[in-house]
Amino acid sequence: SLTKAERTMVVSIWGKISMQADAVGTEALQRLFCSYPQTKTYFPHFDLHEGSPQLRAHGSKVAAAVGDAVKSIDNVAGALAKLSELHAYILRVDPVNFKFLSHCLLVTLASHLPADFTADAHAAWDKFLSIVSSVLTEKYR
Ligand code: ZNH
Repeated sequence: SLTKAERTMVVSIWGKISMQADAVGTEALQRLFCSYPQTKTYFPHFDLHEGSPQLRAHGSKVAAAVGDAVKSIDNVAGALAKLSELHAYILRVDPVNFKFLSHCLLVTLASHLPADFTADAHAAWDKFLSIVSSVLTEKYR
């Protein structure tokens, strides 16, 4: 789990970006589909072109879920319980893809907050996103 210092860093970075959370979520998805095109197979029903309404709607949902996890940083599993079931039982996303999306979220945060995204902040966010990912994949069989 996260140390107190790591939690503080995660919360502080999110505080600086939360006004642009939708844009961050959408950009992370754009990077995901661009760098890891195989991930597009989970969204055959979406128009994935840059700036499409579906991409932006999904980007804001993903960002909102990350924001919920930040708000409940001491109980990420509780905050994301419903999403965990959705990903495990219904969507059945291969867990490897969570690493790709987490990476794209890190790059997006870094590019939006170049001064704040220090090596320590990067490490804290990396750890936080791997906790989020394990919560979303822990119900897999
Ligand atoms: Zn996911 C969905 C989040 C990852 C795929 N997602 C979703 C949602 C959310 C999320 C919030 C919505 C839900 C409702 O509506 O209810 N995710 C998330 C997060 C993460 C994720 C936070 C991490 C971090 N996903 C993921 C991945 C993938 C996915 C990696 C693949 C690639 N998702 C998905 C899908 C869906 C979702 C497919 C469905 C969509 C529609 O709408 O259809």
